[in-house]
Amino acid sequence: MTSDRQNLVHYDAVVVGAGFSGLYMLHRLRDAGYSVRVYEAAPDIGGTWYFNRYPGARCDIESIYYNYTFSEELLNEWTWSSKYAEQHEILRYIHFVADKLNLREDIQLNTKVTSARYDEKSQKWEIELENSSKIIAKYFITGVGALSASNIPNIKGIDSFQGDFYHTGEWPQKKVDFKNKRVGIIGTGSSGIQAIPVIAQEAGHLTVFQRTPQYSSPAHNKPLDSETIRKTKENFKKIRQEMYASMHGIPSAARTRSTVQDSPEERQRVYEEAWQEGGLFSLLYTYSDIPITPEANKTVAEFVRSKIKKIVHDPETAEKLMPEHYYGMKRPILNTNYFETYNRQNVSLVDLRSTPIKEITKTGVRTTEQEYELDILVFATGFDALTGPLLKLNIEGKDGITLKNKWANGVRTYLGISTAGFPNMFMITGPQSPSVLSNVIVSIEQHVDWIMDCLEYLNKHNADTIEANPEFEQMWSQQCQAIADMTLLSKTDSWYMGANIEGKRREFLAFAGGVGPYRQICDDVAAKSYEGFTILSDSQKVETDGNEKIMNRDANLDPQAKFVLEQLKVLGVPPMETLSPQEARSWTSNFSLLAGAPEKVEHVINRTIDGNIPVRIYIPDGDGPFPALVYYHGGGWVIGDLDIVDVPCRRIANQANCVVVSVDYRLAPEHKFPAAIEDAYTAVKWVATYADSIQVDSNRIAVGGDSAGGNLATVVSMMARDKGGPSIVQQVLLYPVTNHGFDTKSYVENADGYFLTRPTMIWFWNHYLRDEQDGINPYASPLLADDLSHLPPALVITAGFDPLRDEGEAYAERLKTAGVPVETTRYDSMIHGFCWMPGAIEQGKRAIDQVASTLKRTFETVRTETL
Ligand code: N01
Repeated sequence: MTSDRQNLVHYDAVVVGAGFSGLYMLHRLRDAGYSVRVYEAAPDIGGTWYFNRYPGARCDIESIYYNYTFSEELLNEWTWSSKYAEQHEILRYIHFVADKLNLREDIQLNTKVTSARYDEKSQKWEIELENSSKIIAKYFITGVGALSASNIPNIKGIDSFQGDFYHTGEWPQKKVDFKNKRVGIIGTGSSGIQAIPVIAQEAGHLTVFQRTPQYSSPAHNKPLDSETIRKTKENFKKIRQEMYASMHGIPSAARTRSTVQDSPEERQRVYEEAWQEGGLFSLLYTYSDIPITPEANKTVAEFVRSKIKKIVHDPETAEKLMPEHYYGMKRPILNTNYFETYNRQNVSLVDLRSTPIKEITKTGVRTTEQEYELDILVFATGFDALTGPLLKLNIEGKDGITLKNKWANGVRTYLGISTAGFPNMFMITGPQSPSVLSNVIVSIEQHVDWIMDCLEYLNKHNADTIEANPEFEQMWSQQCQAIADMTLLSKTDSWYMGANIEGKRREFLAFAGGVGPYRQICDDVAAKSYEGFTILSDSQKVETDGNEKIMNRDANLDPQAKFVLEQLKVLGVPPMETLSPQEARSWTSNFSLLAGAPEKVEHVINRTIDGNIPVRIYIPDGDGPFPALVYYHGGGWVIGDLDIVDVPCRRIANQANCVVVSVDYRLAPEHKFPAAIEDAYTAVKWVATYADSIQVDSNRIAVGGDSAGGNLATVVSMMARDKGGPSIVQQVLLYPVTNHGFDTKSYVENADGYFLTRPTMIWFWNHYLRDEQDGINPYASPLLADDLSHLPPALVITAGFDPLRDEGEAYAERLKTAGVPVETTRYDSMIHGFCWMPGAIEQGKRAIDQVASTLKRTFETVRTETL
């Protein structure tokens, strides 16, 4: 700490908030030798756990995971009493840590930060306190939590109420006496659901004003037994690693099954088991498609509704308690006797959907139906989440731009930790980080550790400032929204979406890609010399490690595609060329999640044709004969199967109203060239010959495929031309392999890092071909064919970030030159394989729809010509 001429106090860092974030930040900064001051508005430390002391307040993350993990000593010296700790026990833990680490001396309590302004000249932050004093700091770090700005809704007459009035998030220190009182509570989120059963036990009468019924499952709270405590302490290193790599910051098994894979009876059993086990995410973790598809989500939602119906005796009350939104897409809620409370005589439920509140009067709450007289009114109405606490600080960055103005048209952050225009400012668990979607202490520690590494880097490079680059924050913010859009999260009104605050912009405010992947992304940014940040020293750009070129190129990568690549990295999918073909095939099944939910097709028939070629036939609804697409999956002739293209095949069958025959041709190296093309050609001949038996019009057969399957489709088109049929009306080539060569510009640009790599492609070819000679055979490398005339019209789709991009486009050009009608589309920001990832990548779905509409047009034209 130093003082300048004007006697302003200077620190290296000012931290706002003395909750879990501020305390750990203080500890790390002080340990590293920085001068630091923490300002806390409350009369004591604890943050959320200081303020949220309403009856029933407790943690919904198991207490054994809800503590700092950085210190063995802290872990060993503290023991939780129950599975879910109560507020006062958590607050005691926070005091224990603060005392143990001797933190209090650097914390100033009862001190509200009223504004923070970045001074560009001095490159310092000026922080103003409630008593008008100013503090100067190089780094401004917020540890204000995501849920600290209470939301008191703007209800007419709210100030006229003459009884006692409380908000759960600002609960008084003294015990509130509910005995024999007429109590009303507005709000049935986590806070309301925890408070209601406890208040009901004491109150004369409790009236619950409910706007949205909620899903909630029993916490099954219990004292922790000594064996659990011993095991947890003994294995904490391993547990910690699992927490760090997990989705939500608590150890959990990966979801590998989808709801459609189990019968309704089996699903019921699985849900029952999760219900009995308890835990915030237990039901959500049962099946992988619950957060993604409405149909899957409905199965678990219905299960919880059936439970509510069973618990609540009065059918009319039970009906009012039935939630209708998607399960788990608002924050899940644990309860202790919540639904049972409605069986008490002294509790009544008012459904605000049918009888909304008109006003609050001197004596109670008046709805459109009647007035409820009350002595005490409790607001359990939540928070202006994530952005609210930051905006309350009145932060002003460069050029006089306030954070409020900057975010008026949408929140923009880079990694949820910084925002462009606000140099040297860090937000611990800021918006667009996993924060509220995780065990927040894990996320806090990760942010604090990352900030400390960053400060060390800045010191090492004598840097004065670090600031997020606008284009990177644009990309990050888009990615956060894109991930939420892959799920039902963004299709549900919740405070994650800002939907609970009148006038707040609707956007997804957190990073939903998981704690583990997020950690990896942040670590990668640091490893690449703080990619996406500008680091300056005396107004000179600090030389980093020359990653800029790669960064700029990646900025064009679609956020959803980027996310898929990151997920695969986190899953630890090994490079294909390091595996045996059998191992590589078993990895392929991991990719099916990227396809999303299969849509219903009227008939799906698995059969074997011509003695030994398995096919899957999709026949749409209606009367045939239908036109047909014979489809070949990708996978470098070595991997891949009918399942990997099941989702796109279904969509094409429905959208193009055609039969799709998906072919499981023989794979290499067991069956080398030309086995695959023989099977591919046999399949198309079979479809033409036995057209009637599968409701196909033999005059309207198309072929298509992706990657190596695209290669087969080109070759089958040539074979049909050269060997007397059958007649093919269209070839659909999705990023096809067309040449045994590895030196095009797209091979160089995309050699590594974009799903399909150059080494993998070489590995595929080596397995496929018998010898070098095969490589120049036009049935292996159709780009080398002398004559491409008289081939069917082609749709060629390529991807910008794909080694095969240029050979696909070169083939399209050669077809055009040979007089073949060709439609070409390059999906610039896409990676190889995106068409079978429609569940994860929106543009994959768009490309499949393009295929379907091209086919539909061709099939219509051919029919008209035939007529
Ligand atoms: O707040 P909420 P919360 N008229 O926003 C209703 C964490 N937390 O404090 O859904 C009538 O969830 C609103 O109705 P609707 C946890 O992350 C954790 O309960 O908007 N009603 C809703 O019912 C949690 O998610 C723990 O239609 C109005 C309720 O008020 C987050 O904090 C414990 C209304 C608000 O629910 C917030 O939970 C507690 C109006 N004008 C909280 N305005 C743990 O266990 C709002 N509502 C760790």
